[in-house]
Amino acid sequence: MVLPAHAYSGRVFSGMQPSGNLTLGNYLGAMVNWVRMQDDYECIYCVVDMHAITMWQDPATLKASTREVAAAYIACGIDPTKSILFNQSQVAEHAQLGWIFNCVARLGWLDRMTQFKDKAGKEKERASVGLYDYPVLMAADILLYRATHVPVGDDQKQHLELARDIAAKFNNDFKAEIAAAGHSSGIFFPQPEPVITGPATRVMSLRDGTKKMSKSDASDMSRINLTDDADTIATKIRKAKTDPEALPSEVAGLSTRPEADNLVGIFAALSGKTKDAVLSEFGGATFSTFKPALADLCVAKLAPIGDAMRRLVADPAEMDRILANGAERARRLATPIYRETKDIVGFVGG
Ligand code: AQP
Repeated sequence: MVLPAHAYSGRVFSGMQPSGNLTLGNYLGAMVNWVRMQDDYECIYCVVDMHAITMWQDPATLKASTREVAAAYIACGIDPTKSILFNQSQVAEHAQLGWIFNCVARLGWLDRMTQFKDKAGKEKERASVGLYDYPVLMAADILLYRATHVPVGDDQKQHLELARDIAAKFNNDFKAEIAAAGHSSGIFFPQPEPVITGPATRVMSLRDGTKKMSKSDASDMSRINLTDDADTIATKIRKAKTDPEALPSEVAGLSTRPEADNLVGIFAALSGKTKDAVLSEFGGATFSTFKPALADLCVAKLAPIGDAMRRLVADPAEMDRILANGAERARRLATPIYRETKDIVGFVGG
């Protein structure tokens, strides 16, 4: 059942890239919140395939990953009959509004984005223009629906701030036209609020506790994928980088031990406990005791998700039907907002 928009306390937009297998980081940093927010907000959850091609994607793999990420949303608890679930490229207004925002955003703003620096690395000159422009398209994704809340991991905070700057500059640049269009508040695009409250807002790599766990990391051993089987999860956790010390009994003892801190954080997030509670159980234990307990917990939480994903992707036609249906519903929301944006900017025609 689709509830009327007025029954909700705001509109949520969020997305993930089909640039590989979703990880435990995507799950704990974003997805857990997405599922929770469905009851209180009108939710739009997107598979952002246009963002994915900012880095090279094999076309056949991209199609499979798009269906797999959509399947992961459903397997984690997104209800596609309630929330809107679709892939970005099916709604052309994302790119169209992105172009208008390219002309609102300033180069200096984009120059400050740390994710571009991280992803482009030393190969900046060889990075795609799309990778540099990614945060502007992300602003368009959100503001195309005048979304008020954006549940994301901590790594996306800077991009959200840029979306807020773009909304504010657009409202200011076109204030006369916005007022003439009947928006007496002077606000056409709202300031979207980041919702960064997942149980683990930044899950780190299993190989390097100072680097975020990422689905496109060259090493599969750096992450736990939602589709990993029990043996793979146990192996990855057994081989996760740690130090030789036993676990401390208080959180302060983790401050200089990023890998230990990360594993305790994952345990806490998956078990719904605080890190303090985990350490009161495992303080003094060595990793040879803690790691198997963590592996069991990961398997217990992720195995049902992996199983559900496999069942869903076994029927690609059904996944495509769900995405097409979501795109149709997304378009119904986006079209009038984009049409009004064009009029405000001064474009002739509907
Ligand atoms: N390690 C993480 N910890 C907490 N949250 C995370 N997210 C991603 N990794 C972590 C959150 O997941 C959402 C979707 O992210 P994305 O697919 O758009 O791309 P990303 O943030 O760049 O994630 P990846 O896994 O690192 O993707 P690739 O490798 O393709 O670039 C976001 O809300 C993000 O915060």
